[in-house]
Amino acid sequence: MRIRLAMVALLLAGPVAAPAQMESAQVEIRAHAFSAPSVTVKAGTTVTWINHDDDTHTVTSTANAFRSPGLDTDETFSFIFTQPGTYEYYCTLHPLMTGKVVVTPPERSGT
Ligand SMILES: [Cu+2]
Repeated sequence: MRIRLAMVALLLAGPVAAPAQMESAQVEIRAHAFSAPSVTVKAGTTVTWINHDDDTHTVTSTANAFRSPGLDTDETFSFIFTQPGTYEYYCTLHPLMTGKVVVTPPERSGT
């Protein structure tokens, strides 16, 4: 819970000069699987995972880019992807649950 509050605080205190458009994406966790095993987003996108299972799951980066606490039913975890790249992740409690987020460079404004 404390981590989630910190994330909210970060969002509220985000850079004032950031582009007006805030992108977001959601990945659902259901039946021991990530609903979208691979999502592609632009840099600056907030990705939120929500656990619909009765079991606890985690969203854990294989490269330590992010690490959720154990998510109970209906709990969420969000991470803002600011750097382009490919981020693979898994559930530490069920290592066969894997997914990845592909972050593409932000579009230039004025195009
Ligand atoms: Cu799990």
